[in-house]
This record gives sequence, structure tokens and C-alpha cells, in this order.
Amino acid sequence: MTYETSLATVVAGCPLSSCLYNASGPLCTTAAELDAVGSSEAGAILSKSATLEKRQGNPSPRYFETTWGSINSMGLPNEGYRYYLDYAKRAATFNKPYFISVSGLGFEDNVAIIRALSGQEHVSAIELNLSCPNVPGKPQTGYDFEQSRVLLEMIFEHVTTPLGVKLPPYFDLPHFEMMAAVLRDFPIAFVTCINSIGNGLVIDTDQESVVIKPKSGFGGIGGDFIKPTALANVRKFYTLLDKDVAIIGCGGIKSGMDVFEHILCGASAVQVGTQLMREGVGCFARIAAELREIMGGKGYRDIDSFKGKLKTLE
Ligand code: RRO
Repeated sequence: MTYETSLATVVAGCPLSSCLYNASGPLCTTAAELDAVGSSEAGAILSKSATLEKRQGNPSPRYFETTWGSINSMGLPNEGYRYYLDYAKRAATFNKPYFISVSGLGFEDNVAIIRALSGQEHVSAIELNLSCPNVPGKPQTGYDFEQSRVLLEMIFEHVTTPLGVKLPPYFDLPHFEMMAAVLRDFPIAFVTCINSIGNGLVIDTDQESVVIKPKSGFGGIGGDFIKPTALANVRKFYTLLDKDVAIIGCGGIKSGMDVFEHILCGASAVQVGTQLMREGVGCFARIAAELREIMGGKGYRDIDSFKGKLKTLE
């Protein structure tokens, strides 16, 4: 008897037929882009982070690809949350979960958006972005533990739809503990680790210049270099939070082996960002095939067989 290798998983109580889907940001702003994710092998559809009103974002050039990844300072260009709510009915035709990312410009905006989204049909879950690095004058909430608590208290008064948070990368061990202590006090459905590493700088040495226009060239770093940081954040939150909180890995995923590593660290699902921008939605089928091959070779039939089972050295 032969068995299919399954990439199925569960996020926020929703079954996904594949543990791979898009990160909020690349190719998920317009209905046409969301349709493309829906028609692909992605296990879910996640929207671009939504604000109360439509935004143009920062001036271009605002995204730049390098051999090792990307830098961006998009500045939250999006169609406004009503657009992503309206899209929910169409998203349902793809028979996979539809998640809306929310990144209000202030706490009151976040509450207003989440109140409007909460309980709406076909919105499977909300990903609250605590970590946008690119809106001038707006600090990343996830780096302020007390403010994160205040915001979550405000949000959980109103939300009935499952809600998870997208965190910035942490680098200091006490910071993982401090954020975990906040998250433990709320019925968080999932935690996405990590957003881009904020405020890096990429330089064009021929031009002796920065490569993106906003914020004097400073922007969020994605791609290969951020994978070790992403894995560390996935691992830490997997070990610090209850096992019913799904950890979603994001950072440096471009191959099946990258996904395998994230799952070993404890990820229940993974999101693809920089590589999705580079390759388009075909990346989901390619990476899934690579992951199945790796799992087959190791005798794993499903992701629970190795999820979180990273070994440490004696
Ligand atoms: O739009 C952006 O500039 C942006 C956002 Br909201 C985010 O969460 N992460 C990122 O790298 N860019």
C-alpha cells in the first residue's frame, strides 16, 4: 500500500490542504493578485495589510531585489479594508481559507477595522500586523511590549473572528520572553514570525547610492539573510507559547528544504514573501513538490511527524 505525502495543516481552526501560502505584502494587494494566489497551489489567501482608507504608499522606487533577497519601503499601499472585506465572497470560490491582514495607522483605526471585519462571513481569520517598519513616524508596535498589550486589550474586546499577530524579529532572549508573556494573556490563534528585518540599507556601489527612495534608502530586509533570524523566532515562540497557538514561519523561504527547517523549528505553516515576488505564484507548487520529495525521502507522511522536533546537541 502506498501513502500520499500530505502537506495539510490547520491554522486558526481552518484546514489548509497545503502548509504554504503568501506573506502579506507581495502580490496580494489587488483582486487580480489575490485571484492568482487563490488559483495557485497556495493553501490559503492572505491580503496585503489593510488600513482604514486606501493608501498610495511611499514614493518609488520602493522595492529592490538583490541576489540574496530584497529591501522594501512600500509604506502600506493598499485598497483600504472595505475592499478586502468585499473580496471575501470571491475568495470563498477558491475553497481555501482567506485571511485579512490589518495594519491600522493608530490603535483606534485597528479597533475600527477589526470590529468591521469581525464575524464576517468568509473571513477565516485576521492577521494583525504589529510590525510594519516603513511608515515614517509610526514605530513598530511589536517592539513596545506594554503598547502591544494595550492594543491587544482593545482588540480582544471586539473580536469574534480568530486573530493572530505578525511580529517583528526579536534578537535578544529577554525580548522573546517579554512578548510571549503579553501574548499568553490573550486567546491568540496564531503568531507569524517574522516581518522583514526593519531599516536595513542596500547600496549600489557603481552609483554610490541607496537603491530605494523613501526614508533615505532605509527599508525592510527579506530573503536569504533573514532565514536564521526567522527560524530562531519560530523556535522561540513555539517553545514559549501553548501548543494550540499555531506558529507561522516567514522569512527566507525559497525551497522545500527551507520549509522543512521552519517546520522542524515548530511552524504549522509558512508564508513566502521575497521568493513570491521573484517567481510568481508558481513558487507554491514548486516548493510543495520539493518538500514532498524531502519528506518522502525521510519517511514522513505528514508535517506533524516532524513539526517542532528539532534536536539540540548534548
Ligand atoms: O508596506 C510596507 O512597507 C511593509 C509592511 Br505594511 C510590512 O509589514 N512589512 C514590510 O516589510 N513592508
